[in-house]
Amino acid sequence: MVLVPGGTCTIGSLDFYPEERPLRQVTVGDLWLDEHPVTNAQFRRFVKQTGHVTVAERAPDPADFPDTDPALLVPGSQVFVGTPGPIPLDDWTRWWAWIPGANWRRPEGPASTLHGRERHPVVHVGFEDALAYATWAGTSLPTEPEWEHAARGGLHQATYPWGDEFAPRGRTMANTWRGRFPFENLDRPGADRTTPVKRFAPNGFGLYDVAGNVWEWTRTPWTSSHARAAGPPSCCAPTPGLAETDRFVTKGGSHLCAPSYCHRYRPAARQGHAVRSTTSHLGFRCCRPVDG
Ligand SMILES: [Cu+2]
Repeated sequence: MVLVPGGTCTIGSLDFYPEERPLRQVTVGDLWLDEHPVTNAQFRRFVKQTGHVTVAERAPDPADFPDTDPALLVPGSQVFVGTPGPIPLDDWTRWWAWIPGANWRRPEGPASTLHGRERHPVVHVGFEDALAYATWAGTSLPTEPEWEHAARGGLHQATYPWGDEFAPRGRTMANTWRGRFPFENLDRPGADRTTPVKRFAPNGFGLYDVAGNVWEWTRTPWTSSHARAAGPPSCCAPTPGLAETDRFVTKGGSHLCAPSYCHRYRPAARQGHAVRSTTSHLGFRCCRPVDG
């Protein structure tokens, strides 16, 4: 873990999407934070020791999906599939497929494996899986203010974790979508989805992969803007009785974020993610208060 010095920080942005407004002043304490998202190798150790079965490996509860044919309620997860050519970008169901048998061990479905991906961030994890891992590790999930303060790396209101320029001197700083979304991926096979952690330069606090690669869970319940920010979430305690429709803030953007569609590989970017809606581009990292 990396020691992130606490302080007062402005979170949010006025320059991009409405959910990032208004700017908000927050004060966060010193924090130990994983220097990179939890990897497949780390998650495998957790599963070996605890026997944890992830959300995507369990059949959804028919009570949560009363209108769905129970025969369709089998374990699975959402996998990015891309499209053969250009399409309108207003319908995300065109490039996401729900694949039976997809889970953290089989990121693209039953025929895929983690071979060669030990150091990639774990994906297809629900909020409860992230929380279970954090609890096992004696840690917690960061709040949105903690995560964003950390991702900013000490820069005040910069667009990216490394400054205001996306590619300083032409240098690639994060794993984001290169090419025309969602049909043209200019990355070579094997580097066109998640990439190993620490491939790109760290931010000012020594944190890797805070932008791009995978979205990351926080323990802050979702609100549609900072004006409606909820009070500080209670530390560490899994919210009892989480429902399928509960959403938490996710941060950081992913390898699927493209300027033409989703310019969210920025500290201020945020999305509300349903707790059990697992995907091939959502992972997490853990934190621990310094004096707690
Ligand atoms: Cu995105």
